[in-house]
Amino acid sequence: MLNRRNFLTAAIGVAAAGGLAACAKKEESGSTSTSGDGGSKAITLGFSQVGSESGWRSANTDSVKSAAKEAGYRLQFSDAQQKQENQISAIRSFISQKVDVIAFSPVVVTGWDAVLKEAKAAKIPVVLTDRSVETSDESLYVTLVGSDFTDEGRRAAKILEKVLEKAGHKGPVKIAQLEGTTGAAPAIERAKGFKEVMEADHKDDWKVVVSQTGDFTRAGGKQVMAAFLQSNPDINVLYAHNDDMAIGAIQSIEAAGKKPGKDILIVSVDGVKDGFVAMSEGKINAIVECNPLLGPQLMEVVQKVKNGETVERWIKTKESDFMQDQAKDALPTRKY
Ligand code: GZL
Repeated sequence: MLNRRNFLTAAIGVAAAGGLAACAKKEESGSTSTSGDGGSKAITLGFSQVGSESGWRSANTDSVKSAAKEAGYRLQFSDAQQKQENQISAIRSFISQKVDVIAFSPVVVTGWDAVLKEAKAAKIPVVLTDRSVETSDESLYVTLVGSDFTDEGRRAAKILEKVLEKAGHKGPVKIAQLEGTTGAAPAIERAKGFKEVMEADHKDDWKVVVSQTGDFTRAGGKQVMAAFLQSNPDINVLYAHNDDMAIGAIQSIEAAGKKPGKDILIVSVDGVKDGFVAMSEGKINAIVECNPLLGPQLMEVVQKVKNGETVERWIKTKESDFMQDQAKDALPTRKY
C-alpha cells in the first residue's frame, strides 16, 4: 500500500539557494506567507501545509513555523485549504523560487509523481512530513518525518479492548467508524491497522456496522454521526480517526439523548487539548496519541539534507496512549 521502507538514502545534492520573491496570495488557491530574513546564506524552506482542518493541524503548523524561526531559516509557508491542486501549485512556486528544500504534508497519497519529478529535475530535495505518498519512484522524496498510522490503528483496537473491559461491556460490539479525509494516509492506515486487530482477535464479537469520512473536521464528525445514529441507533462504540471528529460526534450523540463515553464508548486519535478535556469530562474513553510537534525534527532533517548528508528513510515520531482516568493528570502538561 504505502511505500515506507526503512533504508538509508544516498547523499543528496541540493540546489543553491536562489533569490526569493516574497509573494502573498489570498484566494481559494490557499494562502502563502514568507517569514524569517535569515540573511543570504540561510536555508530557504518551502513548506506546503494541508490546511487548518483540525486542532492537530494548527499545532503542527505552529511547530513548523516556530522551529523554522528558531533555526534561522527563511520559510515560505503555504496553506492549501485541504486542496491537492493548491499543494501542487505551491510546490511549483517553490521550484520557480529555487528554494533549498521543499517539505510538505500530502493531503492524499496519490497524484504527486509529476510535480515531484519537476522538483527532482530542479535538483531540489523533497522531505515528506506527517503524511506519506504512494509512488513507484523512491528517489522522488528523501525521507518521511511522521507517525506510523497503521500502528495507531492497531493501538486504537487494543485500547478499545481495555475500554470495553472497564465498561463491563458484554455481548456484540457494534462499531461506527468516522474516517479521516478520503485518500489520506492517516485515514487509509488507521482503518487498516484497526481492521487487522479486529480480524485477528475479534472476528466473532466486533463488527464495524457503519463507516464514513468526516474529513477530519468537527463539522464533519457532527454531521456524519447524526446520520449514523439515524441508520444504526444500536451503535455501542465510536472509533474516530481524530479528536476533532470525535468532539463533533459528541454533540450529535448528546442531541440524540445518549451519553457519550457511556451509551456510546469512544476511542479517538490525536491527543489535542480539547480531546483531553472531553476525556476528563468522561465523554471520550481513550485517546491514541499522534504527535504534531514535528517542527524541530523536520528542521534537523532539512539541515542534513541541505548538507548532502545521509538521512533515514522514515523518521518516526514517538507517542503514547491514554485511558480516561489519565486525562486529568495529563492535561496540565499537554503541549498541544
Ligand atoms: C495525522 C494528521 C491528521 C490528524 C488530523 O498525522 O495527518 O490530519 O490526525 C489532521 O487531526 O487533520
